[in-house]
Amino acid sequence: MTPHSVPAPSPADLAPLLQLATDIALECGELLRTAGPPRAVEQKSSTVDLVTELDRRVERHIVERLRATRPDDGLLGEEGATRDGTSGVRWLIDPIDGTTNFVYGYPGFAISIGAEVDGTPVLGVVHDVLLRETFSAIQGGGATLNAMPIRVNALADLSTALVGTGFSYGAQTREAQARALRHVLPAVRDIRRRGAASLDLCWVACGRLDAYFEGDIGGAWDIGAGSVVLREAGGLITSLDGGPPAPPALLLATNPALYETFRALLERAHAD
Ligand code: LIP
Repeated sequence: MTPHSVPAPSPADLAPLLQLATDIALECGELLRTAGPPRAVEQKSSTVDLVTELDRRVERHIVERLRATRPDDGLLGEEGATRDGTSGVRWLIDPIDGTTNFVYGYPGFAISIGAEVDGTPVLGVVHDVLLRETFSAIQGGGATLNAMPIRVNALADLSTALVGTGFSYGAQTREAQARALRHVLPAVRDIRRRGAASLDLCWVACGRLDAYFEGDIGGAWDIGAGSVVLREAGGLITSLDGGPPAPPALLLATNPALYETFRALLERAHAD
């Protein structure tokens, strides 16, 4: 007996959820722009993996707003919010993606709110707090930057690709990542390391980067929103084996023209 297939939600079904996520992300951006510097900075998995009272305050605000409007949804947040829902919708929350940048006052941190329906990412909002840029997308509805449509670029020559990446909070993993980078750096135009996966994915989506790869990122909350923005902008995001992205496993994101050559380069770079 074939399982009862639930039809994928339409853009019209998802529009109210996207509006809710957008409203909340903008509220949190204003909260961070007016809160001043964090007063309490703590370490998590290592001395360089930071969390502040504002990460926790923003996550609480997001959870409270989502629970008030959609009490039956599930939740997964970087700073501990977790709840099994009954609606089939699960929200993926990174309250401050780029926490190290935030602590230093270094531009490049965002509020990332994504949602999946029955395990499939279907919408995302990534709000860059200092640039006041809001990337958003719903499945089947395209991707936008401040309400203007965006698309990945069409670059096909890997040797002229501007590539984003990032590094682990663990020293031993970073050493392996540096070895892999020795293979990548000479083969591309240049590398950019911005420090927020959600923004890296959105910058590929709008053509500011040609490709992005990273291993050992925290979890689904890092890519829950940005992956939908990227896909709806015409990009591809997969694990190194071509399957669905599965943090902390290495993932790559790029336009379709670069995908195979970029994936082959990363396979060679990580074969050591
Ligand atoms: C960050 C990621 C980024 C990675 C950083 C950090 P966080 O997430 O978005 O891609 O390179 O090391 O993990 O911890 O700021 O939410």
